[in-house]
Amino acid sequence: MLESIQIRGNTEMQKTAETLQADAAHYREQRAVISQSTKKSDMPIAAVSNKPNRKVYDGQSKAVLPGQLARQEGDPESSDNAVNEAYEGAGSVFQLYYDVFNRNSLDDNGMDLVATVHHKSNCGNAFWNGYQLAYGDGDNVIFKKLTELSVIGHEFSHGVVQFSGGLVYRDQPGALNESFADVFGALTEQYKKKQSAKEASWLIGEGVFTERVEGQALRSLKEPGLAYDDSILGKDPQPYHMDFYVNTTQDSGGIHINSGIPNHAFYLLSQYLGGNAWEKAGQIWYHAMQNLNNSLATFADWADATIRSASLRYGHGSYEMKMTRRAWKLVGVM
Ligand code: ASN
Ligand code: ZN
Repeated sequence: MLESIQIRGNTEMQKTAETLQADAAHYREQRAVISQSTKKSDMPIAAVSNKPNRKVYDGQSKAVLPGQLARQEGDPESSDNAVNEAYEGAGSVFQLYYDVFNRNSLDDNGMDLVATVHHKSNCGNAFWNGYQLAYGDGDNVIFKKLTELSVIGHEFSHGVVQFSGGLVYRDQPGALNESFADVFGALTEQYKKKQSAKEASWLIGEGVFTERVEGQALRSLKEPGLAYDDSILGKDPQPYHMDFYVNTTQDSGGIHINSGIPNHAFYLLSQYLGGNAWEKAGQIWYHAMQNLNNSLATFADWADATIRSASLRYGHGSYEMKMTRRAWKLVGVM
């Protein structure tokens, strides 16, 4: 995506691309952190309750994290919309994992949900750094502010992967890490809006592009490859099938690209099973991650893990198990 801006963009766009490129180097450093697995015993023991402990900081457009505390648990609304979106969004993520998966925060031990808004200036990204989230305000050329619910769910779900044993943040395990984040980002929004698998948009980051961009969102689980098609950004590069798997050294081996394949498998399964995606498909995916125990898992390993998960939960030879296998066949992984 960054390269196409540099080739096709005007000067203003090129400046944006340079900023993004500098950020990309910074994210590569963070990938080592994001890949890590943190054992529960490494963590301080929190007072366990059934409520989130949210802390939202104002980064004041600087790079230093976390910044200045702007709203913590129980505080009234802030005058700053980004602060409120980050706070409310963190609450929605907590509620999805607590209500549906019986998980108490990212580490299942009630850890604080920490986020910084207004991270750096003109930053068109959001990320999990192993300890907390940071959201940019966007450059207002391509990106608006990043505090959008499916993005919030995506970023915190990187924390869930980390505390579930981790997936190395490159190549296929990296694309699986990305896909888990997209799936649970989509589920965060669906659970909040009480939308069925049929009704849902299955978009990640709807509304984060400015009006200048020809595109509906960052990614689509329903239609990978069709989220945007823009003169500056180029076309959404995501494949939906192994026949179109992208072999690249860009993007840590295409982790935000090839994630389209497992994303689409989840979408297909949720359509086969009907109802709300968090009820059956979400359970199959969540428990597969809890039992994966392989931070170098390939798409094929993950497909096996989800079929095993469906079999354990719904019975060997169950409809759920058969449809899980079918979803993986349709995207060419089996
Ligand atoms: N927004 C990106 C992500 O969460 C940041 C990154 O490349 N780590 O995938
Ligand atoms: Zn991600």
